[in-house]
Amino acid sequence: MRLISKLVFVLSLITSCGVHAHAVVTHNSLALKPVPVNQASQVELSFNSKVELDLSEIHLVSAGDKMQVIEAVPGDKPGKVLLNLPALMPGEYAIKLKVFAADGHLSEDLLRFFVKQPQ
Ligand SMILES: [Cu+2]
Repeated sequence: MRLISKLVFVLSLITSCGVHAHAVVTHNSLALKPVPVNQASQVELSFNSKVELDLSEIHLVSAGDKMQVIEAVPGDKPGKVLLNLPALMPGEYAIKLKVFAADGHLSEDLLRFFVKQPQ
């Protein structure tokens, strides 16, 4: 019985589509460095893997589900990506990521953030 459950566990690891192969956001600058009001800014993302930016789609989602493509440039390390945000009015936004890892695995993510007038 124990051998079988071990075998099942190993098989599930093999067939679970290589968790390590996906490009997952491990860090983003939104929490530490809030997006300023009415001023172009840059958001820093770190992935656990190298990202194929040419194949990836990164959109800014604003009120009313309006989507606009945002420019993404490689950072100073593999897996680091800088997003160039336009000047934004106060409100709720999200960054929608459709990202290809270097090995071709696709992952999607949604990072919500607020733009707030400084208190
Ligand atoms: Cu996969």
